[in-house]
Order: sequence, then structure tokens, then C-alpha cells
Amino acid sequence: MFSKILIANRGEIAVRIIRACKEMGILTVAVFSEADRDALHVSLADESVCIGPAPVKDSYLNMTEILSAAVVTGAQAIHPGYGLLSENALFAERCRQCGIVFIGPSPEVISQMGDKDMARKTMKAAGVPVVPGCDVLSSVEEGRAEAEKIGFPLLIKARAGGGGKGIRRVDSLEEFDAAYLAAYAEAESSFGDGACYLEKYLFPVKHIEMQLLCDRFGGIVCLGERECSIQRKNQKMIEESPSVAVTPQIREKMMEASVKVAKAVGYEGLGTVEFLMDQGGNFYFMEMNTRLQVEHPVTEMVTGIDLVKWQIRVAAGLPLGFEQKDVELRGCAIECRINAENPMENFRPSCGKITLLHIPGGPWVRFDTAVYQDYFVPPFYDSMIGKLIVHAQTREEALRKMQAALCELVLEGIDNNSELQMDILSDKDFISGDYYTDFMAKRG
Ligand code: MV4
Repeated sequence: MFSKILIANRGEIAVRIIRACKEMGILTVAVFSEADRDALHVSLADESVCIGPAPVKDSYLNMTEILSAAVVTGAQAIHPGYGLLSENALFAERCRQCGIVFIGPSPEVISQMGDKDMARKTMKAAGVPVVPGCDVLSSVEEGRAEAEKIGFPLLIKARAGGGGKGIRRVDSLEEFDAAYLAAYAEAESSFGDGACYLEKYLFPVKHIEMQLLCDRFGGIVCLGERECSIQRKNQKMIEESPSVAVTPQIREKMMEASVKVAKAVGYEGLGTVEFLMDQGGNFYFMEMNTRLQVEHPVTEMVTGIDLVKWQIRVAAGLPLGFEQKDVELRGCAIECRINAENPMENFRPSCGKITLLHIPGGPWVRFDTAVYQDYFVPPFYDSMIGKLIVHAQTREEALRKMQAALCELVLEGIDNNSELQMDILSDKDFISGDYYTDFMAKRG
């Protein structure tokens, strides 16, 4: 087992990882930018290293600074958290070259799943349903021919895209050529890889993702699903488990498909398989995430399994020591992301001093955050400042518990989206579970 881990991240996820390390008796190294000197993760870590100025490109994305900090402090492993370098195959490779364990899958698997076209091909070969579509296109003429076969509306997706980046919808053949050329150019400039493929636009659909935990010895367990259909501009807002629409029969089939994915890829560590599911319960592979996800606490609440500790154990080469039959999914959990933004001002990000903070509590009420009383929320980073997660035996109780917790939360001095979250939880379609990926777009 590692004796010291460097956390290459900031905010609530850095705090979460440090807490897991403390429970495991592992020393921690925090890295921070000049804007994060007063950040909670710096205080909680055993050691800390300033890695550069505020902008992420000069600090939290600065691979050389981060690797140097790990070498200088003698950290045996680096935990990348989510976002930032967590799915960067080059960084994982550079960790390997420095003899430092990257807590995540291998660079090869990160690359393979990062290439959305290769991921689709891998899933098809494994017998996992993928969205009807075609492989990467080599010309606009080929694209037009494929588009006519697939039918409209369809999506043009960038091979190097993901999480909503590099996606363009086309509603008719007349629009196709211009849309394809624009999509190619956009992907070329954003990702340095313009290659695109087509997918039939499925609608209405739910976004259902399956959490996998795999060790190095072929041990694979599926820890249930999370529904993440409530998204705004591809940013998840609310996640819940189980999904109202996933029956035990569908869950068994989806788990089976997810385990097939893990075997096909030879997956190690924590991984999430994202599906789109239509109203008939038919599901289709969308993409695979090779990182710890923001919404992991939802799964922790319904399984009682600490995902971060297991991610670290697996990276240290330990076997799971338990099997699928030992996994029990109990009750219901909901997560609301709390962002420093003003939904009434087109979600303008907010920063500044938190003048009054009261964090809700009670049985199975959890608030993962790095903010504290009088903390100054900096303007340089992602607007998410915390995650409110609740668990109860039934979805109705969990909804009431979340509403009560949102009401109890006091966060003065900066704008936040808790009232919008309350609105969504009171929406009849959300309450009934009859909601799809267009839920937020429909609200306008
Ligand atoms: C889709 C889709 C419908 N049909 N692909 C958006 C982000 C990225 N994960 C893929 N996304 C979608 N891909 C096909 N063929 C609908 C979406 C989508 C979506 C997916 C999940 C959760 C929220 C979403 C919001 C808008 C669109």
C-alpha cells in the first residue's frame, strides 16, 4: 500500500480524497495555485506544494510542476480526481515514466475510451448495444450517404470529443454538408483531431450510467446505476440512484452489458459506462468515463462502499475480496450540485467572500465541499462549490430530505443555485420520474 499520495486536484474532490487517505493511514500531498493558498485541501493535507499561478493551464494542468512535486515529496502515487488531468493519457504515461502510480486505468485504456469512435467499435465487438450510426467519416460525400441511411435528426460527434463537447445536431439532408464541415473544423481546432462520426439522435432518452469497480485480477463488480438526465449545457445538476425507469430486469441486462465492457477493455479501477435509454427500456452505449466521477457519493450512499478507498486499494494492486453477490443496493440517494452562479442572470458565475455558511445535517445528509465561513471563492475555477447528497429508504423520503436540506443550507455572500435546485425537485415530472435529457432545455 502507498505511504504517501499526491492529490493533483483542488476543491471538494481534493478534500474528499484526502479524507479517504487519512482513513487509510496514507500521508497526503496537496498541490495548490497561488489563488488557492487559503484553500481547505491545503490545510487538510500533510504537506503542500505551490505549483504555479491561478490559471489552471499554469498550475493544475501543469504536468511538469505536478510530477516534480510528487518526486520532491516522495509520493508513490498521484490521484487526479476528476476533470483536469484525470483522463489525460499523456499524464498517465508520464507518471509511469517517473515510476509514480497514476490512480486510474492505464494510458492505453484512457486513450482507447477517449477515442469515442474506437470506444464504439470496442463495444460493438463485445456485443454491447451502441447508438445506431456509422464509423469515422473520411469525406462529406461519405457523410451524406451515411446520413441518408441513418435518417434525421442525427448528431455529428467528434471522435476526440465527449461529455457534450464536439456534438452538433442536424435535422435535414440540406443542412448536412455545412454542419459536417463546421463540426470537423471545430473538432480540429478544439481537439487537434477533426474526425467525426454520426449517430441517430435518440429522443426522448434518459442518461443512465453504471458504476464499475475492477481489480487487477479479473474481479469486476457493478455498483448499480445513476440517472443523470438533469443536465444544463452538458453540466450535470442532479443525479440519483436508483433510476425510476430502470426495472430489475433492465438493471440486470445493463449490469451484464457493463461487465462485458470492462472485460472487453481489460479495465482496472473505477469506471463508469454511460448509456442512453429510451422509453421502451432499450439502452445504448454512449461513452465510458475512466475517472472517479463527481456524482460518486450517490453510489456510496446506496451501496455503503467507499469508492475512493477502493480506487486507491486497486491501484496499489489489492484484490477486491468481494463479488457481485455481495453488493447490495439499498434505498435511494439524490445529489444536487451547488454552484456559485446566478440562474437568474443566465447562470453568471459568482465569486467572493462567503459571509455566512450553515451546512445542513441530519441522518444521511452529506455536503461535500471545500468552502468554509469567510472563505473567498476565487473566480478562476469551476463554479461547483459543493454537492448535497441525501439517502433514504424511499425516493419520496429522499426528495423530502433533499428539499429540507436545501432549505437549511445557508450560503451568503455569493450567488448560488439552491433555489433552482429546489424548483426542479418540486417539478411534477421530476417527482414522477417522467423526465428526459431535454428537461432543462424545456424549462428554458
Ligand atoms: C446523444 C443524445 C441523443 N442521441 N446521442 C450529450 C452529452 C454527451 N454525453 C452525449 N449527449 C447526448 N448524446 C444520441 N445519439 C442526447 C445527448 C444529450 C444528453 C445526454 C445525456 C444527458 C444529458 C443530455 C443532454 C442533452 C443531450
